[in-house]
Amino acid sequence: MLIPTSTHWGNYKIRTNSGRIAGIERYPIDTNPTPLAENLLAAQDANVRVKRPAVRRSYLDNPLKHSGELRGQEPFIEVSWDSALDLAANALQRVQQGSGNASIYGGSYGWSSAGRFHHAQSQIHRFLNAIGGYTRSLYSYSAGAGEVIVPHVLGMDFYEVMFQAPTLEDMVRNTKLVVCFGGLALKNTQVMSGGLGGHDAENRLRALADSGIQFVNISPIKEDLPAFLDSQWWPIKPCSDAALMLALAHTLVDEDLYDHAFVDQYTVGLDEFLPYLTGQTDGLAKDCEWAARICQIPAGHIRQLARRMAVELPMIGISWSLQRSEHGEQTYWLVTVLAALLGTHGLPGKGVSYGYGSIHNIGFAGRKLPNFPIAALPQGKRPINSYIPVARIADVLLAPGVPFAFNGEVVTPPKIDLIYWAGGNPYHHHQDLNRLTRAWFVPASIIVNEPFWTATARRADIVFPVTVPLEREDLGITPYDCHLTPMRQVVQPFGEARDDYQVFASLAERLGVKHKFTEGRSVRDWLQALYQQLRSSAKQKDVLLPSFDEFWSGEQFSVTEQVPECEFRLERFRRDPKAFPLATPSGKIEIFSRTIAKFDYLDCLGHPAWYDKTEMLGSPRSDTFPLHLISNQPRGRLHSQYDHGPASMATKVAGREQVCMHPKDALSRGLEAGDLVRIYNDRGACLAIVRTSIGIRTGVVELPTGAWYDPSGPDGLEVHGNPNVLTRDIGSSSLGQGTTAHSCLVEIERYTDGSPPVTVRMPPELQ
Ligand SMILES: Nc1nc2c(c(=O)[nH]1)N[C@H]1C(S)=C(S)[C@@H](COP(=O)(O)OP(=O)(O)OC[C@H]3O[C@@H](n4cnc5c(=O)[nH]c(N)nc54)[C@H](O)[C@@H]3O)O[C@H]1N2
Ligand SMILES: Nc1nc2c(c(=O)[nH]1)N[C@H]1C(S)=C(S)[C@@H](COP(=O)(O)OP(=O)(O)OC[C@H]3O[C@@H](n4cnc5c(=O)[nH]c(N)nc54)[C@H](O)[C@@H]3O)O[C@H]1N2
Ligand SMILES: [Mo]
Repeated sequence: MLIPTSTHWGNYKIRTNSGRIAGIERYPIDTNPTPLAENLLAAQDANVRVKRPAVRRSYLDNPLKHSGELRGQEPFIEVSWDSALDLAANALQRVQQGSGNASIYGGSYGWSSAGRFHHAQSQIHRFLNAIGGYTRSLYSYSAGAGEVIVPHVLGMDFYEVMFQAPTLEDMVRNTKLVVCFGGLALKNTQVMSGGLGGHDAENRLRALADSGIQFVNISPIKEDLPAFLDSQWWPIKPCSDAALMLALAHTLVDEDLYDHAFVDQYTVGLDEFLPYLTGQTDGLAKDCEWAARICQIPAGHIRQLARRMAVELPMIGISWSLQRSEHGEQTYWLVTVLAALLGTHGLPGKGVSYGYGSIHNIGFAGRKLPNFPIAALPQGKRPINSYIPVARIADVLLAPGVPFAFNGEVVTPPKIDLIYWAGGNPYHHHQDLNRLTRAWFVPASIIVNEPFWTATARRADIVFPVTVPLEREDLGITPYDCHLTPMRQVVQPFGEARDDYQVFASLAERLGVKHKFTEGRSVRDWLQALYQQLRSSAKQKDVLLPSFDEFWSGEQFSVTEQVPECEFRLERFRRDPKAFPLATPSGKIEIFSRTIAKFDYLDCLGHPAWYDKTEMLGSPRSDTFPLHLISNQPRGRLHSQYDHGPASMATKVAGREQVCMHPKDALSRGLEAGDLVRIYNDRGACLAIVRTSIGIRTGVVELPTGAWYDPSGPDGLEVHGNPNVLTRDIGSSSLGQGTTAHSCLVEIERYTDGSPPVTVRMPPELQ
């Protein structure tokens, strides 16, 4: 029996045997299938699934008088659904009647699972709106700084511009050179939020290689660009790209190689930027010699690349990682300015691919995405307007009422008394986990819906066990891919797990808003209603979808043939800037932004600029912590999901994460491949196993994210290899307040105190 489903890493058919998941079948169009699929085989692992509702011991004893500091230290008591729901409803009610709904933090950031209806964030937001509102979060950990800067500069939503990336077909015809900041890692193209018909990034890139296109890989890690591409590797110093981009811009201007006509017609603000670029304002020309000192790329190379770019008019790719850092806004602004100087925005196969390859359909979807709105679970009206930039959660918990700047506004965060999380793992995604732990002590109640005993679930007061997609019904449909699939139930829910929808419906009932939340609909009713809505919006665009019954009983199908090729917004703007202006104040690309200038921020001026970094090779801090740690996305899983699954475990050694370092850096520390090491700085420490590679810049080490946080070693040492005990918790700038946790400075030494076991793949203490 084969049952169709969808995941953030592809659409599949699941084979079952006696009611158990027995195999994962791919579709024939999935030509470069990802090993991540195999992780689903571990979906029902009894060691890591939450089986019954569970409550932290002292919270159960007295929810009004318990110590938040014992979170993660105390055993859980398994209780009945009714008891747990009563406890949670009472906790919510206490906050409603006390400090008010703004004291409920329901930002609940996270990727949860594919599936349109059971999307955990939509579920929790709808529920919390129904009970009077909550403090929400804005933007993402993925791209917080980019999401704020790009609309100022390009007048487009970040996600719109990303999914309008130069296509492979256009590149084959028009492009000779691709310059990739942050590489183009095939591992990242395994993922596509909301589902994916087929992985074909590798085949398509091979076609680019065959057509003779050359690549420049500007990244501390060589393996970030597939080896089969014809490429030069520029092992840049992490966090220094803005300097390199400024020098490229400086050379284009200095040697008068830039496209005057494009700049005049399509941009504003070069005149305000030039005095900074040439050094008139600060006595420092941002020339190649200046940049070479910062990014350690020879000045001659930079100058040659600028000249080559002026002739060959490259496509420039920039990975999201470049903006998950201090002043991360600048790289996205500067890359836009570079393409403006080159006059390539809106030219087929040229311009910029924002987030090229960071997920599959950025750069690999062509010109076809659904041209009709994809129905979603309505989240209801927002009764209150309280929000924080998503990555500032620990600040908000630790310093309620202390105002901070954010994109021209001043956010004064409320005191948070209750956290409710569904569909995310802050003990995966947040930076500086030791600081998060201090912040996590603060609220009176923490409620988590989770299928798995993640570090976050282990640090909750009340844990509701929820289903994974294979245990329920859903629609595998997303605005970012042309494939639609039913997600039929494959197996029975594990233990006593229920859907998030059921959990929230039961809480809504206790709080007197059941009908407002459910509208009297069953899950199947909702699926039908959402599908009908989607079907009629498709019909308005002449895209014909099968009836619900036909869809539901079938498998993945594609609307690619029915969807027209779209003209990208920047192409239209280029074709007719008067008729199709950008939604910036000037209607043009803003090299200088009067709006941002008026915010008067010292860490984000009205034009793009270089700002010194506190954590970078060569900064004073690097005397103590001389290695720059990159914590990039893992090869064997999506973030922390299914960390216990076979594809994830295959990337570990002896059950622990591997840290990759250059053999020279290993040798100078007396280390070799396979050694157990302690990676540390003044924020924390973790263990990992050394892997060596000459494909990583000296002075840089790589420890991917996603190992389940396991501080069970001596004195709370993290024993599994989770980089977020090391990363730093500051915002990108007053503008974006995005996460800066992609990289940080560390030191590494041999670990000599035995070999503390990884414990997180076993259940917590249950009573
Ligand atoms: N150091 C460092 N940190 C980073 C990054 C980095 O580059 N470096 N990258 C950041 C980025 S880009 C991101 S996007 C974040 C990702 O951070 P998250 O999105 O929080 O990470 P996930 O592991 O995907 O967490 C999803 C959780 O939802 C649970 N879940 C799945 N389906 C359901 C469901 O239906 N219902 C419920 N209730 N739960 C469900 C899963 O079990 C899992 O625990 O991490 C960020 N953190
Ligand atoms: N397999 C897999 N794929 C994923 C995910 C996953 O968890 N697993 N997560 C998905 C998500 S949510 C996101 S947001 C995207 C993230 O997409 P990205 O941000 O593009 O991915 P990362 O792997 O974090 O980083 C890519 C590379 O950037 C390089 N880099 C880091 N810092 C610098 C720098 O300062 N300068 C330069 N030039 N290069 C630098 C590093 O060498 C790193 O390997 O990935 C998505 N794809
Ligand atoms: Mo992300």
